[in-house]
Amino acid sequence: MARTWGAKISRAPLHSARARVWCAASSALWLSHIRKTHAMSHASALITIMTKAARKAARGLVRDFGEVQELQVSKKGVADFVSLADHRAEQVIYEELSVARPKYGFVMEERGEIEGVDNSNRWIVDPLDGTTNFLHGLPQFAISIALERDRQPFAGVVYNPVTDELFWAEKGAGAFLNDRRIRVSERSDLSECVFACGLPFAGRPGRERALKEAERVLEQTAGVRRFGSAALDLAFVAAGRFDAFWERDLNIWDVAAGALIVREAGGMVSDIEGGAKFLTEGSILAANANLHTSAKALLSDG
Ligand code: 2AM
Ligand code: CA
Repeated sequence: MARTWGAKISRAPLHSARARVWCAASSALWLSHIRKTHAMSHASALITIMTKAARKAARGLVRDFGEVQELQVSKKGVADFVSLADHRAEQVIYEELSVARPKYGFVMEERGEIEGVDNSNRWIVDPLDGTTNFLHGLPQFAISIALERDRQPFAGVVYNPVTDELFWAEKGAGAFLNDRRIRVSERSDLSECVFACGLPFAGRPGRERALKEAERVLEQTAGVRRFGSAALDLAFVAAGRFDAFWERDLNIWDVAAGALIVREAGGMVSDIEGGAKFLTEGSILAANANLHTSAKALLSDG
């Protein structure tokens, strides 16, 4: 939980029962962290490079996430602080990936596009997906790194450093959560399915259409969730936690890694109209293969 994350809890007196329980729990967590860190036996050299960059940037983000709590109390410059955290994380990822693959290009949320000598490979990076959650102390945010090869997603990593969940996939090799293979759900009956979505906010266009879509989905399904990180929403579809996810007006860095992870987990990804332009046109629909056609019909049934 955000409220117990970071500095505050480490100040608990060591002799208290609460501190002893916490120490035991944190040792167990740390051991499981070490196991996860060293147990990704299926990972290729490429995934190892991406994971290393994500984990390195994550250390700063977790520290900054703890600090957000303090800043909220004093109400001083939280948004600026988060923007700085975002930029710092992007810099770490940029440096790590540039050293590992000096010729590859980049598309990054903050810096934009950087052309590489090798024009068939480029990294697509969102250093902090779920910025609003981060700002509010909600532990649902992620680092998203994809490698695009010949304009197609080839490898992807989505990492939530608070839960230490690392979702990853490489084309043709399946999808994983830490060291465990993941698959999309098998549900096809709409009344049993949970959909995730993103909704426009603060005067952004398309609210009426999005609410109509949400209303239709709410009417026929087991529920709709709006968690605020497209990269994690996609990863959750891949892991079978959500049966489907849709959102409009996204950028390539929000979805490139997550979309590959869904496909490698056996799911289907398209734009909301069913076409292939989800990386460039901004709308996305990801679902398990049994559900994709009826999800598309439900959304376009306006
Ligand atoms: P972000 O947190 O990196 O900005 C939430 O609906 C999803 O929309 C998140 O993945 C979020 O990514 C993305 N998004 C895209 N543009 C956004 C914006 N201007 N403000 C907030 N979220 C945005
Ligand atoms: Ca994003």
